[in-house]
Amino acid sequence: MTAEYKVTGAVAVITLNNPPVNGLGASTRSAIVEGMKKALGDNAVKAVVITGAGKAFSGGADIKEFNTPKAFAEPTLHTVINVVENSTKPVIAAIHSVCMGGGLELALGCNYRVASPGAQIALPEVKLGILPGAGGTQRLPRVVGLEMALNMIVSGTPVASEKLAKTGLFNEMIEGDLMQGALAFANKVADTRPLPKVRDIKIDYPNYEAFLQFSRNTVKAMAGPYPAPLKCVEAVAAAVTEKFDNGIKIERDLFVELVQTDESKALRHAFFAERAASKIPDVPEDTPTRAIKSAAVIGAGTMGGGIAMNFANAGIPVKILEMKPEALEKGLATIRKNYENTMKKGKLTPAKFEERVGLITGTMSYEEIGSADIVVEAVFEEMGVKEQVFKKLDEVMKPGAILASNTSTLDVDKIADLTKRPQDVIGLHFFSPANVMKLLEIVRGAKTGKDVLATSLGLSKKIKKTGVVSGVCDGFIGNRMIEQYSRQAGFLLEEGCLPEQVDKAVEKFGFAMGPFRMGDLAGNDIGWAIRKRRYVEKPEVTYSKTADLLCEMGRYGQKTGAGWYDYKPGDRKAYASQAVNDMIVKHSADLGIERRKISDQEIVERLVFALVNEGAYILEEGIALRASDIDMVYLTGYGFPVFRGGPMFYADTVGLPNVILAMEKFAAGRHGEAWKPAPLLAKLAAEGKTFN
Ligand code: T1G
Repeated sequence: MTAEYKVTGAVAVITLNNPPVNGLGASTRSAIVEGMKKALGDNAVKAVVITGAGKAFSGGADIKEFNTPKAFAEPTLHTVINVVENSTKPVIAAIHSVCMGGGLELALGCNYRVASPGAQIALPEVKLGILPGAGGTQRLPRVVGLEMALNMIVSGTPVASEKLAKTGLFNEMIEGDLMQGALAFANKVADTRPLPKVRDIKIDYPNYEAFLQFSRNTVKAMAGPYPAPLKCVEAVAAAVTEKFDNGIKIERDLFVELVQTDESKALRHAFFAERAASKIPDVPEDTPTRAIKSAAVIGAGTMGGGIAMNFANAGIPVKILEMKPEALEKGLATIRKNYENTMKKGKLTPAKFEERVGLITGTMSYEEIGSADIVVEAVFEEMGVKEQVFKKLDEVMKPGAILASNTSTLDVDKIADLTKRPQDVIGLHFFSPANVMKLLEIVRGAKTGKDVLATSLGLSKKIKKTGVVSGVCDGFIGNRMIEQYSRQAGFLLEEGCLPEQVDKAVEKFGFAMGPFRMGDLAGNDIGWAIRKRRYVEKPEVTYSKTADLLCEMGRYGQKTGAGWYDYKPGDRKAYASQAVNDMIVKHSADLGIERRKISDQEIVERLVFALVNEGAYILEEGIALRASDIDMVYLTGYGFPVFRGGPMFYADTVGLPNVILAMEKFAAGRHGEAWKPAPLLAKLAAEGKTFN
């Protein structure tokens, strides 16, 4: 059973034991009810303590059970809480570490709650696109007050238990041994009657209508495409306006409605996808790792500086190497400026500012970085330059140092073979701005050591990145897919679209930024350099020439004050450019293309399904380990809308046969060769299966 029962003196102790977080799955729920029956049937037992073994009181309902029959199998969480709440003997929740979601709801059904300081208390359901569905919206306001409860439920943000010590949520804070404190408390209240119940507490909030209306307006403005936040307000409102049992019913109906939404399924997919990404089938969790106590970065440019900040933010001293003094000075000054800006926004204390700046030093001598545990090269994206750097690193770095390249497309195996220690070489592809973007593509070379891979995965967690492992190919996962997305964007311009229409269509779909605004931000010359290489290496792959014509006009984007769009000094807003639009229309004429009206749906399908099809190739080639890894790349590195779950999850939602149908339509048009379905996609569609 996933809960143990033991009697200590006159107190029965039910200990949840369902690693890793005591999720309240069906077996755990049954075990609690079993324990309660035993306690109530044993005359020697005067009180009951419920607690959790391991690293949590309880992390809540078992999310894996949602949308399966198990989620509603009796005893449901409601039933369990009712059994506890209707107990004829006092029930005390002894809370530590993590008490979230259904775990907190279970505790709220108890007569009393005692807690250790430092426990994370939360109702985070809204982050999964749902809301507390086992009484949390009705009971929490009764013990912490309407405002605190609403904030906690709408944000899902954990609050440290000691911050709630003075509310009605906790009857006592236990500084020492929690179990001892809980047993002492249980013996103290064993004979206290009547048994206090949270449901009996009246919420006293004069003029609550105005507060609730204000909350509705505020939440509506911030909820975006997510239905859950506003329904959280409605559920909490019922705690004030309705009798308890009515409020519970309203909450239940809202929960059932939300748990079936695509948004919630997408958010739950993202939750598990993030955790799955760190699981590498042939690299067990207990693979030995190398200690990373110091780091070095080669190159003090935008990427090098951002990468160095990641190490400093994690408390790891880092040396930046540059060959030119002015470049080194500029790089260090930029880093300082970045931290100063963060401090000005109040997101960094002066002490933390000094600490982080102090952890980053500069040097122009390779000899000074030799003792670092890891070095990340972030120099110009050209193999010749990388060759020089890695040969030098091979000479100077201590044995066992990890040699990482931040290359965004080059062959990591070739780079590894430039050294005598290919097993120590790996790709760590950061995304600009490197100190902000969560995604880290960890590129595993053919000879990369398993301990180097395991160390890199651990490092990604330490620097608060989402590490996704990629095999070696041109562009790895993200950039290889974005290449097809960009090709379609260019073709759409030739066939009838203008940049603004394409960007608006994908931004309406939910992308943070459309392809042309993104190009102007990142620099159109970067894609230009890659295409020039492609024209030589893969002449059979066609591209629209519009992007080249744009660069030939010197319009590299915001950095040159003009790109696909016009920009005004000091204003980052993108203004439609007549010159560019004229160039596009003229180019269509030069190609003899009769421009046509193209729907937003076609724009979105051609860009998103281009990602999906390339993702399917990447999957079947084993470059990505699983479809959800591809989703994580796009959710954390390319601004794909989280409420759609990522390109592969979105394709599953649309239905793979429908994706194939759309692709067949595009294959009949210009550049139809780009729409050859990946065999895996065609197979899954034919079999009625999904990627995830
Ligand atoms: N259900 C199922 N699995 C869970 C889980 C959960 N609630 N929480 C964590 N896991 C798994 C996770 O997938 C990972 O699995 C492992 O546990 C460790 O997680 C009715 C309906 C609790 C703060 O939203 O926030 O209650 O990768 O790496 O960093 O109203 O997990 O090892 O196979 O995150 O120590 C509400 C979600 C549910 C909490 C621990 N509860 N979890 O963090 O470990 S809905 C939540 C977390 C609900 C009721 C409603 C965190 C954590 P694997 P981890 P961690």
